[in-house]
Amino acid sequence: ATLTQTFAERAEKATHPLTRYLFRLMELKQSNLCLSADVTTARGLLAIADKVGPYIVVLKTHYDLISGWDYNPQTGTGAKLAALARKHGFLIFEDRKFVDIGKTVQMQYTAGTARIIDWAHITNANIDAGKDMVRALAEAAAKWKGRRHCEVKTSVTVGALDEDGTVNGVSPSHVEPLEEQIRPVSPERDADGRKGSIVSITTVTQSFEHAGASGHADDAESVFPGIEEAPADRGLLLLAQMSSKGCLMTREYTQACVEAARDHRDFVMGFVSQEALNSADDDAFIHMTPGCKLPPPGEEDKPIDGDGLGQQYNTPDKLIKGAGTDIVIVGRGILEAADPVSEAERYRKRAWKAYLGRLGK
Ligand code: 5IU
Repeated sequence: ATLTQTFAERAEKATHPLTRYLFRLMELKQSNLCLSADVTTARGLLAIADKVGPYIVVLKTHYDLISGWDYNPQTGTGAKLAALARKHGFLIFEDRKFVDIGKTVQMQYTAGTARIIDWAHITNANIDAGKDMVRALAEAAAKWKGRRHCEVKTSVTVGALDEDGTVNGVSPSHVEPLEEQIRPVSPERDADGRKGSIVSITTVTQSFEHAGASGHADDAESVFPGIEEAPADRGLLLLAQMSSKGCLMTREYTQACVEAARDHRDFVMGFVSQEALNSADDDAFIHMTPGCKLPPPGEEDKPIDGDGLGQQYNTPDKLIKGAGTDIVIVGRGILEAADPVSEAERYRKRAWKAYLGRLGK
């Protein structure tokens, strides 16, 4: 039934704020195209994201194949991508394919050098390790969202207090993230190791800007005026099926993904799959599908070969209209074209036409 619904109708039914936002974005940009930005350098990634941004609704990354990734949370590659996402109106999807025990995936999602949760609106997981890890990632996302709204920066000034209460030798105040403040505050040592007492605690209630949440506004003039800001939420796609030859994911595994998605509607946006998995009318999950390629312009009847390394390709028509998925993910089809920008526009048009065809329009 969802196959004959418009993306606008699906936007109304979706329970996840980011899914609602994404469906609206798709209608607005008339795009159901995701670029898989598998380039080798951070500079190249930002350049292609800026150029192709107007034609896509999702930018898929593999941060770990990018050289020169700048991990600075405020000014690094993640923050710059987030600014481009705001400028052009697309969501960032880090194709991280988490698979491990709950505690480990929480750490991989939120910590480490990349801090994926800070800049990627969407990530994905393989649930082979059991569906509790979906709950673990959901909890991490909920905590992230909570922190974003109540983060408080406190500036603690350390110095020696005279008996009459005057302050002596005040150290430069320092500002630390909330977590690090939870330690004994008095007696204190200042930055140079001098002992003293806390003489002033200035609590600045300033909402902490996660780099990925809004990015920097300066260059964020949108090409599409109607685009709202993405909600400050995080979403997960479950890796339900893969495009590669000999994929070992069984029907039972795929069905377990559907069940896990229904159990976590507030966090799971949908699936990376090769076909539609929404069976009941009330499912508004979104499907993104890699393994998509068009024959070169003018050679429309030519069959599309795989890449010789297990990748298998289908056309947007086959995936969107035939198999009922919603967004096609295209990497080399666009990246290796002589003109990636006009090729992105060609894929956008074809994928959108396939969607309209599915609606019978
Ligand atoms: N990707 C797949 N198939 C899958 C999943 C992910 O190809 O089932 I899940 C990724 C791998 C690559 C991109 O980053 O999607 C496809 O790139 P090409 O369009 O260049 O084949």
